[in-house]
Amino acid sequence: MTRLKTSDICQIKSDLEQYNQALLSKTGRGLLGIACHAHGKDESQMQALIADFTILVVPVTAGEGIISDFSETVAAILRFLGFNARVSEQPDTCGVALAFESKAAALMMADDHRFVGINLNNRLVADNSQATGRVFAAALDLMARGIKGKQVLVLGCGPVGESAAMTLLSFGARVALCDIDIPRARLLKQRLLASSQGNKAVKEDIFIEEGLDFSPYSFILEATPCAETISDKLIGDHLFIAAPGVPVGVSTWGCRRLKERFLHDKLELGVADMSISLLS
Ligand code: PYL
Repeated sequence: MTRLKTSDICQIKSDLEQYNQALLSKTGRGLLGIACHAHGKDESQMQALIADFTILVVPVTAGEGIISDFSETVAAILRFLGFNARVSEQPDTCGVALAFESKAAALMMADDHRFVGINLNNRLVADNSQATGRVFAAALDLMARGIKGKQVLVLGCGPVGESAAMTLLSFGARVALCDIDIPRARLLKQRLLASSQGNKAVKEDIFIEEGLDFSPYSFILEATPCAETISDKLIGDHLFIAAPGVPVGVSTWGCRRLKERFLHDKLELGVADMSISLLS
């Protein structure tokens, strides 16, 4: 997992309204709407639950330590969605204890290995990697005006790619799994088949893409920790890309050329999906 830098996230708080408008334009739904779509939840029902749901964001000093703006940005995204969210004054153990003592409904915290939300009443754990793959797949379904029956190339078979592939299959897409480590792609196919309980349709909907010619694909979900995995020569009017990978797998020119058919962010959609998981 790529560790974010303050420079990656310092603009998010001030750009939330503008980003929400961009999501509406690209997918027909805003940040909350896309997260609800990922969970098959009704947006107005979720809004009714959100206002009374308090979330404490706890900075974590372990490992490489605190990323300036990280906790504040997470809390700002949650407040934008309507949650009663704030950052605890103290990190680590003190912050976790405060979450329970102040009767928060949930906490969110991240070390160098995992970023999680924890519902303090029902013990549910929302994992950022799983959330990010799920919500970007849901956003691609909306951007494509329905991904059912279409083939999607999933680049990167790590936790984000796995969650995205599972979600795409649940939306009726056919997925081509691609990873620089081909055995990793094969293992993911086996896990997806096992989790589908041998559903025959699913077996025919999962492929391994071993080549590097991505030109036949019109829908790509880029979930690698590498920059510019998708070359500019592939970018055309036919292509839709949802890119949760950090750093982004498309060049600056490619992002501009794709315009309404390109989605990437570093925290917003993943945090929104996590928050809906915690409400459920
Ligand atoms: C959650 C992000 C998404 C991509 N990479 C992940 C990352 O940067 N993880 C490290 C987060 C460290 C946060 C630090 C703090 O400020 O509390 N412990």
